[in-house]
This record gives sequence, C-alpha cells and structure tokens, in this order.
Amino acid sequence: MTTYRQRLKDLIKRHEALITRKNTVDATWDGGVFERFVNPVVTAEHAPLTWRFDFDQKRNPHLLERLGVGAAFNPGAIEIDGKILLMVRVEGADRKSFFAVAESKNGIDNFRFWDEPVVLPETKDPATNVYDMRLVKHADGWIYGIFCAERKDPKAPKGDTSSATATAGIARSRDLVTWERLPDLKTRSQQRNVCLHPEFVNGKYMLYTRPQDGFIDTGSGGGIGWALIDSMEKAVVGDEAIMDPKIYHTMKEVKNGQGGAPLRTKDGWLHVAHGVRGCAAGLRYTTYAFLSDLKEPWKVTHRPSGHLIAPRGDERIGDVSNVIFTNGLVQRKDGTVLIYYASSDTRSHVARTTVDKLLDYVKNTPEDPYRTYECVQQRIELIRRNRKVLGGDDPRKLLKKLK
Ligand code: M1P
Repeated sequence: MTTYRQRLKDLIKRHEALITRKNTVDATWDGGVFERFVNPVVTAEHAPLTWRFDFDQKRNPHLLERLGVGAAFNPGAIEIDGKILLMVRVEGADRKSFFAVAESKNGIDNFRFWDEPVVLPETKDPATNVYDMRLVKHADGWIYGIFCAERKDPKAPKGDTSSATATAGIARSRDLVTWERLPDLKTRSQQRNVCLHPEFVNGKYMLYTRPQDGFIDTGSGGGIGWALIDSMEKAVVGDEAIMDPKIYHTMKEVKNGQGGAPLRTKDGWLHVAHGVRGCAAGLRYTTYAFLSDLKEPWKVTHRPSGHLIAPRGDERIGDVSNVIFTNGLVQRKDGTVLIYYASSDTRSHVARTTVDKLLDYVKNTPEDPYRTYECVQQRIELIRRNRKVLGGDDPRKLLKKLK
C-alpha cells in the first residue's frame, strides 16, 4: 500500500511535471495556415492540487480528492505585460463552471493557474452557471468579460429539470483579480457567444451577438449579429442585425457565434468564430475565419469557405464529443497570432499562426459556392493552374528539381 507521504510526493511531482512539460509543434499537421501543438495547453489536471485535495492528514488520511475538476476549456485570452492570460472555463465534478486565470510567458506551455479562481460577483438574479468569457481590453480603458449566464427556465413545466435560459453576463476589471459585475445584457431574445468589439464605433460600444429562441435550439436566430449600444453599465440592445448568417449545408448550418474579439489588421477586422452543423452523430462544432471592414466592422468583406480548425485525433473525444470551440485569440507584437480553442468541451489547446498568414487565408481562399458542381469547378481551376506551374500533375517530379 502507498503511504500517505508517498502519495503526497507522487501527486505533487506528477502535477509539476505536467505543468512544466514543454510543448512542441505537431509535425504531422501540414495545412500551413496554422501550427498545431502536440499537447493541450490547459487540462483539468492543471487545476492546482489545493483546489481539489484536502491536505490535512487528519481530515483526509487517504489523501482523496474532495472537489474534483472534470474539464478546463473554452478559454478567453488576453496579453498583459507580455504574458498570456487565459480565462479558463473550469468545470467542477459538480458540473458547475467557474472562471480561473492561467498564465504563461510564451502562451504555448507552462500555463499555471493563479492561486484562487475568480470570484465573480452575482446580480440580484443569480445564475446557476457561468461560462465562455470573451476578454476584451476596450478603448475605454476597462477589461470587459462577457460570458453566458445560465439559469433554470422559469417557464419550464413541473418536472422539467433541464430547460434553461442563456443571457449575456457582463463584468469588468483592471487586473482580472477584482471584478465589477454590471447588469446582464438586455435583449429581446436569449443570447450566447456575445463579444464586445474592442473599439468605439460611431462613438458607441459595439457588440457581436448571437440571438437564439431557445437554450440550445436557436430557432429563427443563430447567426452572428451586431448592435451598437450606448453604455456598458446599462447595456441594452435595441436594433440588432445579422452580419454572418447560418447557411444551409455549410459548417454553420445550425448556428454560429463570434469567437474572441476580432483583431485589427491593415486590411480589416480579422475574426475567428465557431460554426455548428448537424449529422447523425449529433452536432459538430468547428472554427472558421472571416474579415470585416475596418470602419464598418459589421460588413463582412471576405468569407473563406469551410472550417479553419476542426477536431482532429484525440480532440474529437470528450465530455461533448466532436467539438472545437474558440473564444480567445491574441495578436502579439511580432505579428504572431495565438488562437486558443477547446476540444470536445474538455481541454484547451493553442494554434499558432501570423497576421500575414491569416490575411492571406481569408483573402485568397475562395468563398463557398454552396453547390457541389461549383465546388468541383473551383477545385478543377486549382488543379489546372497547378498543372501549368508544375508542367504536369505529379508533384513528385518537383522533388528531383528541389534536390
Ligand atoms: O457544447 C458545445 C458548445 O455549445 C455551446 O455553444 P453554442 O452556443 O454555439 O451552441 C456552448 O455551451 C459552448 O460552451 C460549448 O462548448
């Protein structure tokens, strides 16, 4: 039998080894638009041992886990003073999510949680669950966190213990430690995946929204919407329009939602979002990118077809399988872009690319023509152009020339 002392030593050593393990580029991935990494950046096992175990030997002689953590996913992301901070959705074994900040110098590995989770003040109508915070450093000087506040549906018939409502909760901070809770966003419909645009637009705050008729089923809603609002202290959406609709037989045929705040680039606002389609296995979530106008960010100027990041290998399996979700991306000074994404509502990963590559991707990937026939034409055009470049159809001939 392992002694208490031995178990304690093993636990601490294993945890430290996990946190400090180096992450390396996944050499088997060759899409070119972004790099994948071999390891996730944050997992449930990254949660500090002090959040999970009672280290008082008298009270816990077997050194059992008292408050388990099941998942660490859908992180918001921000760079402050050269460090990458992730606002991770940590899910307890009790299924309640809470927010906690994990910090790393390079944004690729060595993410370590701060000592305590975030204490997010409640409103007068407390939410049962909160999750998926988009962190935005706004031009007004505050760091805003907009997240989903979930409550039991007050209209649910007796015995229905699963119907819920989704509302956009709003909080702001200067340091990610102390948070001021503001009233929830007022809108006509339910909302999830709401994100604040980082700059004022026509002197107002701009929100990316995702109106939905129900908690899961978006009904007549489901696209990425936008709205200008006067104040964050009393945030009320009046007019709301859809800028990126859901579309039949695409990877966003069921619903879609803005990811982290878009990045300002010379050619427009660069967005990474998620799209959902249906299939026999249920819903399939992937991420996609698009570009919108610098002055009128609701005008989408470039829509490359298909997904940017889809579940691959182990990423396909988890608490909610077949899901890649993103709500955080960071542009570093040197032009590197770190896209944080979660796989299957279980763990968090990073994809690394550059502004240049993403702009090339969004501007030069053809749009989805929405019909097989047209898609084949697109591909034949590519093949024929390549034939001219290669002087044939077989890239292996190039190998000789390259030697
Ligand atoms: O389970 C997959 C995702 O489902 C929801 O996203 P959406 O609102 O687009 O359906 C969210 O609950 C998200 O957290 C989750 O990852």
